[in-house]
Amino acid sequence: MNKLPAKKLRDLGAFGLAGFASAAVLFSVAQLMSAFFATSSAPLVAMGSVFIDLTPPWLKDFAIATFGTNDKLALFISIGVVVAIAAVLLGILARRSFALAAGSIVVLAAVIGGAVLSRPATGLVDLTPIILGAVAGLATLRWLTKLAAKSRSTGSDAVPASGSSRRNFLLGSVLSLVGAAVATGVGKSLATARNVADSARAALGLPPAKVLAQAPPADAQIELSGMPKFITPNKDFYRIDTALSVPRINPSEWSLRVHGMVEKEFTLSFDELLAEDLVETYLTLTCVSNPVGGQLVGNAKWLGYPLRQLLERAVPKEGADMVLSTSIDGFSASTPLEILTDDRMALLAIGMNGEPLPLEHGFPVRMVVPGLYGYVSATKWVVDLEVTRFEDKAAYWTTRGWSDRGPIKLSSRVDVPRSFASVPAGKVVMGGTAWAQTRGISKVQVQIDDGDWKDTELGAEASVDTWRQWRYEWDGGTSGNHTVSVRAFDAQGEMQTSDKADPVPNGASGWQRVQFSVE
Ligand SMILES: Nc1nc2c(c(=O)[nH]1)N[C@H]1C(S)=C(S)[C@@H](COP(=O)(O)O)O[C@H]1N2
Ligand SMILES: [Mo]
Repeated sequence: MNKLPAKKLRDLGAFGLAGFASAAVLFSVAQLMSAFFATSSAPLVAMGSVFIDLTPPWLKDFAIATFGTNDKLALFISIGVVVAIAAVLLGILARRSFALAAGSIVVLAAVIGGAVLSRPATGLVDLTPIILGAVAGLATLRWLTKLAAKSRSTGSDAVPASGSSRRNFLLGSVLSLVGAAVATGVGKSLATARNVADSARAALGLPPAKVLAQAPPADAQIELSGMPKFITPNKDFYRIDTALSVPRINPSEWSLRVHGMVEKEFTLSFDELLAEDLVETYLTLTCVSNPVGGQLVGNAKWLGYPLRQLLERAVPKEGADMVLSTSIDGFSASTPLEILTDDRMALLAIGMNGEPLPLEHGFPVRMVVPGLYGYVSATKWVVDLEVTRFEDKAAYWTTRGWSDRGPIKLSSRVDVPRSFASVPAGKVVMGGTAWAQTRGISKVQVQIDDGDWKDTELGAEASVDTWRQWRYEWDGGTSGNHTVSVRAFDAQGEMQTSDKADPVPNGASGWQRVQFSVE
């Protein structure tokens, strides 16, 4: 192998560093400026969002399976690594030809600009951050590559560059990086200061419900260490969405447009919504991406206005069979009109467990619909309801390979013991959760190793729309490995299917089997 002379290596390193520092300046300046424009005018947000929208179902599923609800962090880190490598290569390219490197940056900026413009609710002015960022990045590259060239050893190895020119280059690079860090920090605080959604949420007092939900009976909760809380605290509630930066909506600027195949189109403001007769309901939400035994399920008390009443006001026309709900960031869900108008408690919700919706859970207004997976019903940051037909319109995930309808499958889970837990010899208390929203759970059974299926004790039922907990006392077995399997039955006696299915296209199925060992 040919070894690069140390001199050349040093030179490449210097230009690589120049490229890296210039990219840092480009992105941080754009990030800082994005505080004054649409959130998706920030390059990382725009690129990440486009990437998410282009993600095929198998990759989405892989990301959620691998990174869980950290999938967004994983995406940002991946983009960051790719950008950093590209930046170093661009710096090295600039050593050959500054014009070529500059041209590449302009092309990259144009691609990012395209990503910004492709986001919902962005316009030409939202290109300002990337344009200013690109100008700052180019200027930095010009400056640093000049310093790097000056610090380059002239002539033979025996005549090193003067120490001062090398110092100048290093100083320039450090200055650029520190400047980038400062710009990022200032951008962060600016964005926080300009975030009206947080302060509006803090100031919002929820009106009391006209129809109160009956509090769940105390023994809906099975007291056993390791069991989930019957009511999931907001901070622990799973979060799944395509939003790389949480939409920040000022409720006084929020409105919901109801239109399409209706006799009376109208637009609802937040104050009008608050003035309606609101109802409370306990409801367990479930994500279609939840694997067998997974944690993408949560139970909360919701406060909102029945969608049935809202749609009655609009008077849907003959032939309509779907409501396409769209969020401010372009996500959409297709919900059967029939389900939104029957007597289940489908809500346009503003409250979650006694608080205004948390920003990540849809502030100020979202939908929640008993019995349907979130991707076809639970639109957060909802701003538009179009009454239409399945034949005419397709929702966000439908165009990406998922089913256009998503009733929640009858499911059950083992929470205790955890997979691969080791339990002391003697009696073992097991526990878990089962759900069949709108129908209710009538029975849960477990099977230890290859034994007979045994009925478990059920916690009290709070409502057919909420999950139900179970517990089972096992006398214990020989020390070594054991398994416990679980299956549930709905109120009509229908048994959970043992057929294994992946989440794509309409939800996972199969019985969960947990391995554990007795000490
Ligand atoms: N605006 C918007 N709403 C959305 C989504 C989304 O990506 N964007 N995802 C849906 C999905 S797939 C689920 S499972 C639920 C999750 O709601 P949560 O994050 O409050 O638990 O929100 C639904 N609503
Ligand atoms: Mo979901």
